[in-house]
Amino acid sequence: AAAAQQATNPLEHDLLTQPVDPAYKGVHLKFPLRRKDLEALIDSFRRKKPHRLHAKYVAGVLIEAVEHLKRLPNLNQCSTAVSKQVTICGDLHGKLDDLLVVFHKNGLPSPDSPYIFNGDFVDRGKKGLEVLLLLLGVLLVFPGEVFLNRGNHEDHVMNTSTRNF
Ligand SMILES: [Mn+2]
Repeated sequence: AAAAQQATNPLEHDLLTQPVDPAYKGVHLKFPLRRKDLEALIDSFRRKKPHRLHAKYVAGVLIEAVEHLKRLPNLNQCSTAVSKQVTICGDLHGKLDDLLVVFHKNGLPSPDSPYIFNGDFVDRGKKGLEVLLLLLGVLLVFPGEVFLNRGNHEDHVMNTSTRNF
């Protein structure tokens, strides 16, 4: 069932049922997220001046990702037994262009070509939210082919007190 349609609390419900203005020109996403949604999101983020993604869809990705991540073990194994290559990418730090280049060169994740993203997805760069949404997006659309390792910038402590990074 669509995690994003199963709001577990009133806040989630409100976030997921926000109306979308008919004049909205950005991407429309459906949940559970599928490859075509992810491709539309990537196309949108590639634009020089992308339309802002509606908060409803941002919430949809986050809520579906939380449900997915809750079910994963703390330790995961990524094997090269099936794949020809494993792409390991670390310290994106909000640099969306770098992530888009990696996907352009190595393609979207597949059983043949899994990805490990070592942490530090956000902070420093300007597009931390876009980077995080794409990483969570590939995690949801290609489960078992994407591994996200938390970095110190994904630690709660980094988001409190003085932002000293
Ligand atoms: Mn770092």
